[in-house]
Amino acid sequence: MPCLEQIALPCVRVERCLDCRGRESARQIVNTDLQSAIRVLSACCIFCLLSLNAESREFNILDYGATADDESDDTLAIRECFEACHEAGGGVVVIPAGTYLVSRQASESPILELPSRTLIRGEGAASTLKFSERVNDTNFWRMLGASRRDCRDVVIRDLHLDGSNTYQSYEPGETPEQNHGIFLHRKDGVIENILVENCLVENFSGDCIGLSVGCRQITIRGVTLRNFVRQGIQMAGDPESRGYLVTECQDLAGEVRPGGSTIHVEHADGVQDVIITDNRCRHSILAGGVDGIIIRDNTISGRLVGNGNSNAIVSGNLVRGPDAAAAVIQLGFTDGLVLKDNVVLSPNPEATGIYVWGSSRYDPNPSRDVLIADNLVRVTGRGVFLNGVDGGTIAHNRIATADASQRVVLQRCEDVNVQGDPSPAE
Ligand SMILES: [Ca+2]
Repeated sequence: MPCLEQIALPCVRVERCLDCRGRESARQIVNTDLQSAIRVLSACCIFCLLSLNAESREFNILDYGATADDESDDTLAIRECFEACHEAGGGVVVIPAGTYLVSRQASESPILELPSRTLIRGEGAASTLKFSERVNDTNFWRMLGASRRDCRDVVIRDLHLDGSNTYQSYEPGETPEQNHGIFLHRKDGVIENILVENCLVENFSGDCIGLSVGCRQITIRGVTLRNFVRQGIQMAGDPESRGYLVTECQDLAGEVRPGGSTIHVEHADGVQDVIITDNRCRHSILAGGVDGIIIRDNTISGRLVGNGNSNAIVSGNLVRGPDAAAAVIQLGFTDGLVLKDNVVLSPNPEATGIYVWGSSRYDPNPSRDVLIADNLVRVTGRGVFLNGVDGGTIAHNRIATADASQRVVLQRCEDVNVQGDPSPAE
């Protein structure tokens, strides 16, 4: 029931009516006669009902000519469905179970532009949008996304995106690395409040999901990735971009050997407030260039790496490094870092556990204000290695290394103190 309040003015009464979505509408009642008031209120309520109806209106891609499980291309039908939803001011786009073929028509990016205030709803992994095989002959196919107009308040849920990729590994210059599943990129505009939830996104020669400039408050939750040649989830932006949350996602074993990470933050250029939490990653997490980043409670079969973050919390992660001599956790040029409660493992005899560095010939800035506490590090090489750090505390870590003198190693550091016994975990 709409809630009403009346405002009495000398000769005019104004009825204010909050509609069902909280928006305020007002009618002036010059004649305060009770019948007129009732008529106005009735009109107001009908407006509310019509408004509600419009916003929950369903747009089924089958009604626009899409056909499941055949050879016919469904791009134009789905696009028409999306545009009808956009023209109506939003609604629910329904993608029934079945496989629908999508292909780039000219040079458009993305191929399917998301309407604002919309739920894009499939029926789970049975509802598949699949690229035509032609995708392997070209580049810059982005299946779903926003670019040409501002985009707000969208949920993409219970959908399967299949990129039809046939490349088995990343070959720079040869792999069409710009073929993405979801791509949000709006220069001089805003993409805001987008939720991608419970989707399976696989077989893309680029990234399964890519965020870029213009993005604010984007949540990726419960998404499963498989067979991506570049990144599983790639996040970029600019200093105006902020509020990315990636949680409860995972990547499955696949046939493709990825050239990137499960979760990747690159070209962030000062993106603010990124949270990566509770994900299961078969490959690395790489995250750099963020102001305000939390990487928490992930399991990672790979490395955790990043340069140029400020105000970072890395905690509670289980990181099983690859059989490589590189450091398992490696963070460079970090200004403000809490690294706590992680379990860090490596099978490689030369691997370092935790490496924090700065002051190189490429960048004179040291890492600053670093707290490394309560981690369990089990490696054969160096345990905790600080190189070019200005201001730090290493406290109460449990560190097992082959050589006790390599548990904590400091080089070119100032004002770094080691507290507690960095004793081996026996
Ligand atoms: Ca079809």
